[in-house]
Amino acid sequence: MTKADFFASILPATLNPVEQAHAYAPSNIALSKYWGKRDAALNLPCNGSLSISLGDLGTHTTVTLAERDLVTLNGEDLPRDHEFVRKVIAFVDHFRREQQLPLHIDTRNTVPTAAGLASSASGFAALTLALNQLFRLDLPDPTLSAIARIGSGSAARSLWHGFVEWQRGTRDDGRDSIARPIDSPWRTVRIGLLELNRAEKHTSSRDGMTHTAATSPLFAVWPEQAERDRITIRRAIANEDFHALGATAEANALAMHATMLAARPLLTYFQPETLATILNVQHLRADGLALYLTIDAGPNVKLLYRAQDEGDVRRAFPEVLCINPFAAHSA
Ligand code: 2P0
Repeated sequence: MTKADFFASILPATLNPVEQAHAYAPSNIALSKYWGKRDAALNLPCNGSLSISLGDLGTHTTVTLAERDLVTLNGEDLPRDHEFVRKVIAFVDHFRREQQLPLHIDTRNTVPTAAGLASSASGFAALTLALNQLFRLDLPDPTLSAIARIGSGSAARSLWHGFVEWQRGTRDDGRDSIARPIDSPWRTVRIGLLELNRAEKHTSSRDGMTHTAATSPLFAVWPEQAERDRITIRRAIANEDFHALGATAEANALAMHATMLAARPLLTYFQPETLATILNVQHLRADGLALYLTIDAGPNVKLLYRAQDEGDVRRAFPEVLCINPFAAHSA
């Protein structure tokens, strides 16, 4: 199915907007990862994934009817040929189709730039929620998740706080490849962001996934392993079993990076500091600290630990940015 067909199947013939709408969506970190697409147009994944959202770290988006299209990012009006503008306008055009509805899209990220986090997940999730309000669509959550996914796969998971699970789905139109929140009272898991290297990302996630799926012999075993890991992590959340959650999330991330290392030619987002930190976490764990890690499509490491161990984590990593994903949300 094409994106145009998908949007035609869910939108009214004519949009009937209000003047302005605002939405917030949190960033998220996958505990079991999305890596590989079974449909590149709709961002349908080869396997499901499970994430934890980052509370107040995310994206605020305000959309307002305007004289002409304008995209503002963190207070700066961007030129039309800016890559971010092209992506945002292409996404909005899926809604507007032939209708003349110029918009001012004002986006503000609360994720510190220094955190080394991508903002596409929270950005497309917030934009989806804001457009749903602006155009008075009143779409149900599963449809909103499917729309956000078309902007960026991981955005499907950024519509909720807490633990969120994205189902692979089997349908060609992706209607069943949607995320939903996991109901859990568990509140003690924490994330520590370690910014190790600020180098520009050399390969986009999209290109990295395509190359890995096409050339890595290890990719053959990845989707099934990732599905098993997701189920193990879901069970660990139900049992509030931090060691099972941490160990599985870490192994899952390293397996994902192993599929990339085995690609031909190799792909790696690791820098020397990344591997040094992996070994450091291993040592700290051998010394008794309940500490695990996960790594996305970049060189930086995200630590997983419990609230009770935050003092030890800060002592071991003085530069760490500690996040409580379950803090009361102002957004
Ligand atoms: C994830 N990542 O599950 C995985 C782990 C990166 C590594 O989702 O091509 O920006 O827009 O669907 O969502 C980053 O990929 O990729 C990602 P597209 P996206 O969080």
